[in-house]
Amino acid sequence: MKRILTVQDISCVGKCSLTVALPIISAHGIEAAILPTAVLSTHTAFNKFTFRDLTDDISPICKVWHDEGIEFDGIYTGYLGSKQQIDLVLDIFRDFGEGKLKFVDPAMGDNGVLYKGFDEEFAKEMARLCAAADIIVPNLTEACYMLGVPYVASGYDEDYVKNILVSLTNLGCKKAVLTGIGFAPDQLGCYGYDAESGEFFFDYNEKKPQSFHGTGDVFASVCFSHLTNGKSLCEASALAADFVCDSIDATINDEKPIWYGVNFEKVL
Ligand code: PXL
Repeated sequence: MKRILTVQDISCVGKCSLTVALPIISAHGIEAAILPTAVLSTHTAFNKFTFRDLTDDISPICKVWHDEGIEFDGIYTGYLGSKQQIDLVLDIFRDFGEGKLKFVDPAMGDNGVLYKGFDEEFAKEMARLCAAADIIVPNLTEACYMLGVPYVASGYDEDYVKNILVSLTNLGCKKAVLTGIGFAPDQLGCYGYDAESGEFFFDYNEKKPQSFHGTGDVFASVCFSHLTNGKSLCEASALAADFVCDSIDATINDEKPIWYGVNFEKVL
């Protein structure tokens, strides 16, 4: 059985990061080992939240794993709580990631703005982590902040998206998938690029009337699970996008506000 490591926070309530990644990875028949980067009461889109930074625990935990001879078949990182954690994850890539799939979701913003607590400097640090990854899955906001280029909300063309993808892989990673891409008002999908083969792909669905918090984490968890199980990036991205759409359909009539995340549990 495959065992992977996922590094991201625990937001106790709000269906994102580890509370999403753990069940999704497990449901794909993969053992999910976790390294929590922080414990929050709720994710940072709630009005109030507590934040327990776990940076100091990361190296001692990794030392035990190293001493115990523990290995992983892949590493997937999501929301990271501090710049220091980026250096620690780079150490984890070096110590546990050689020859293994290193997958980075640079979760730090959406809709043209960074989440609370992040700044442009953090985005530049995240670009260093993306450089060391095999595959990255930013949304357009995260990509623009990492590259230091203006964010364009809509009305862009394929050349704009392709240029961003090429610039992302020029950071150092082999493949990149941009999520939340659409060339028409009713279109939303993901645009991918493999710098080794030079191939692009675009997969889209009909855009849902509402967008929900945490869908990036759902996408990344499903995509990484399928990749671990041997699917190509193009197949894994399309399956992940379909899963997100089905999760939104399972949520849309809920009373809960959008920052409570999507009902992915109904789709698993
Ligand atoms: O869904 C991304 C995410 C993960 N973790 C925390 C967040 C967010 C987005 O706001 O606040 C703590």
